Amino acid sequence: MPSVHVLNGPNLNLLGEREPQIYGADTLADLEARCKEAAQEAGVTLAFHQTNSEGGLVELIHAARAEGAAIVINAAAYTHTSVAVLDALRTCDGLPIIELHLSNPHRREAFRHQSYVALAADGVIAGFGPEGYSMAVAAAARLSQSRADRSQS
Ligand code: CA2
Repeated sequence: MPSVHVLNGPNLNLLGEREPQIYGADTLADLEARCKEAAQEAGVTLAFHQTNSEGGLVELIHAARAEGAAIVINAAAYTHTSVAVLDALRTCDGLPIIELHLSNPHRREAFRHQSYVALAADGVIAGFGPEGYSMAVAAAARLSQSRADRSQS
């Protein structure tokens, strides 16, 4: 069964506590529950992680790579700053990579308009709030399936 790893970066463990007008009212546990449901519907297995450290995010990308899993990544602030995260994603040759954000960074401050993650991503889902998590898992599952089909034909 294909596998999808949903990776969350710094401060997302505090979701639901502050700034609900930007990030929605869901907690990280609520987002995990949405992802589990979407994974079940799509017939994929799910891993869901959060870390506050840049190195931690790199390690989580390596773990997804080792498993051959599709990656959904909300790298939070590291989206806009981390060459280390970009380099790690670039080692995941051929694995589906979806960049995910709760808010739409392009409607926000200029420093959020740059994304290192986008340079390695197959697609970006942003601005749909908590629902974006279900959308991203479904998109990652479809990409995994179509790549598996292509490699068999
Ligand atoms: O919209 C997103 O999902 C972001 O990745 C969230 C990041 C931000 O730096 C990106 O530009 C866009 C910030 C996550 C901060 O998480 C919080 C959680 C609770 C309360 C306040 C912030």
